[in-house]
Amino acid sequence: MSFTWTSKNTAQNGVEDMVLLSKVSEDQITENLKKRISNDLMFTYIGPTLVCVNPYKKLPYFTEKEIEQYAGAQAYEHPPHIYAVADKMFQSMITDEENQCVIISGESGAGKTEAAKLVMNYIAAVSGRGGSHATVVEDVKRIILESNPLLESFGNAKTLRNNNSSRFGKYFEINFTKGGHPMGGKISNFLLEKSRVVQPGKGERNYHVFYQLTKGCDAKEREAYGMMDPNYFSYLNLSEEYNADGIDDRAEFMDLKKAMQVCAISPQNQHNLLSLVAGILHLGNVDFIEEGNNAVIADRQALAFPAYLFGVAETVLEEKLISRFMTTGGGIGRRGSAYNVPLNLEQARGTRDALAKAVYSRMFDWIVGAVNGAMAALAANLRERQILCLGVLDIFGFEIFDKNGFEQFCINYVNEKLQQIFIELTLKQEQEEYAREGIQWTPIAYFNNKIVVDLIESKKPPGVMAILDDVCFTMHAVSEGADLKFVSKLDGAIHNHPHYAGQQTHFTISHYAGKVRYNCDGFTESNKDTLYRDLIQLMQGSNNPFIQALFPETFDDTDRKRPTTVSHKIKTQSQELVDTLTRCTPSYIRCIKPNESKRPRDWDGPRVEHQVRYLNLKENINVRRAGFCYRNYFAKFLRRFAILTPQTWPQWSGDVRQGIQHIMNSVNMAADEWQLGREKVFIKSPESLFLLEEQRDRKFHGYAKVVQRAWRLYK
Ligand code: AD9
Ligand code: MG
Repeated sequence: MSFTWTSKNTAQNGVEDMVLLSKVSEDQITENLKKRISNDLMFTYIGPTLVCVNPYKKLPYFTEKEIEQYAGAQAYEHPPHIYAVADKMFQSMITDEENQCVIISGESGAGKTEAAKLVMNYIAAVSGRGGSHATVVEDVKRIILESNPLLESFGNAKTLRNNNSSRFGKYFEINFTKGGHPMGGKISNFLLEKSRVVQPGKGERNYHVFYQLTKGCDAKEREAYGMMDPNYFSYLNLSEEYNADGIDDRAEFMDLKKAMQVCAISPQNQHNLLSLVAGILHLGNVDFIEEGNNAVIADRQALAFPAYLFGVAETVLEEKLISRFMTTGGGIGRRGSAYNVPLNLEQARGTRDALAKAVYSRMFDWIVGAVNGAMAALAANLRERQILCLGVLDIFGFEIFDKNGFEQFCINYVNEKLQQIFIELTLKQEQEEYAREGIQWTPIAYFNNKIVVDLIESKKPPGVMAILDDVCFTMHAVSEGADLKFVSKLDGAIHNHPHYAGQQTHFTISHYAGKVRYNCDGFTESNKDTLYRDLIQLMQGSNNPFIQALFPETFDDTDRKRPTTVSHKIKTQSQELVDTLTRCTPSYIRCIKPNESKRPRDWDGPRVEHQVRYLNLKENINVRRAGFCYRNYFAKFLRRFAILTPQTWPQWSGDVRQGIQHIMNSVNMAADEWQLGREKVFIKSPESLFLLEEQRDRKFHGYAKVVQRAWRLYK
């Protein structure tokens, strides 16, 4: 196949930077993206923002050749590419000594995780070449790359939207020495979707690792873990889906083992992890029948494997699954009485599932901790301190299903927060700065989703999360009425909010990316996320120290603090994330999903246009078109470019504005290319800035490095 991806035929291929569209409308943007992807061009710019359309097929321009081509290259020298964005981040980090982050957004299946991996691959390929710490640097890079298959095995699953859907959020910070050698990193993970472990939806799958283990283990492992085919296990056969297109579970089991090894997880701990994965599957096969009102184990033989794999006695496991230890009547100076309360069928199943979810999520956190520990250990070998940092954010995308629960609510809330950052930094602050500086400017209207963020997280007046927490605290036991009470309280408090509508057992939020109807079923229980003390003590009594360590809690009966809820935790984590991101220089990658069929070449125009709209691409182009690529304080500008004219060099002591005028005159800068604000000078196009930089470099260094330096600095 002859593939000319560098072709510049605009009529056929569309424009490479949509700032150059002849007419800016959602229609035209969609059309341009369509033209490009029909020619296998998945990347398009809006100034520095990269728009990626998911090609749903392997494209040929991700080889060593492209890595070399983009490394240190000028922007616009080559067609738009994610490597260009990654390169710019890397170069700016080193040259400006500023921490960088890339915020990758888009709905579920749009290609965020693949984009994140491309950025990480590129950075690993171009950074730390040579140097004195070659071995450590190579080890760090290997961990950075191999953490992906490891975390995907445990944290990704097939959903109706995406065969490899991330069910957790991840922020990966790579640390560098001043010279750009990777020396470690840190993963922050948040909100793993726990309910999937015990209840994957119809047509979806549980986490990949379960299929990898059931299909991929050898005879010895089959025996050790009591492995059977996936359909033997309740937690897998509930959804009747055992395969995922494009995923080879057996091969990925091998990849998982290699990844665990690279991430310095010892053979013993690899075995511990797989034992727990198997233990969870076997636990799911323990079922109950009802005798009188009480649950009893349906088939006591089913207890053998989970008890063995968790390192606990069968009788203790049985007792903890069918009864709960309760205390009553305690208080100051009095001892309460304690007794075991038998559970009914539903409660026993709930207890079993709660145990499975807790073991899984704690294991997941342990894995993240292990990867971080391995990177920290390598960094400790280096004498240099961490100086710079480059972060890659890849979270779960916005989701709308037929049935949306608490987890969709949290996922969509985090997406709202990220949209806020984009709006704040690219639309709002930019325009506010023009207004503040008195720059001539026609304001551009856009939808600010702050109103939706407030609806969800506001304390006063109470938003959805505050009301949910309140119901969770006031209604103690997980009672059937709690979820309904929650919706009725929502209705009472926020019924007239323009982005809210309540319907008895449901409520709808009009998110920035679309309306989502949430089923209130399970909201209060998921938000409380209590793990009964019995289960914690059960696992603390394991004969396996690895398992004991996953349950480190101590109990204090005098503690009357409100327990932390999931919504409180996600709110705090999201805010911390926003704070971290806003301390870095951000780059944006906006991913677009071209269809629901997951097939290449299938283009659903209205669906794409909807994403173009809610991702604010039109507003982004308009702000960019009317905007200025460069701004800086008068004094700083003057200091940098004073060398250009004899009037200002070596010292200018006159009026600062006049000095700037001299500099602009010296390069014959067109009048409509720049403006002076109150404190800052603004330059419109990159070419004009380039002109200044070029002249400056000529003066300082002669011709040699002119082009590269200017672009590395500012583009
Ligand atoms: V979710 O919010 O985690 O559910 P993502 O992360 O946005 O979602 P992902 O990166 O997992 O989506 O992409 C979904 C699928 O699209 C992948 O499994 C690939 O089959 C396909 N894809 C995405 N990007 C590319 C690409 N650059 N080249 C080829 C791609 N296929
Ligand atoms: Mg993903």
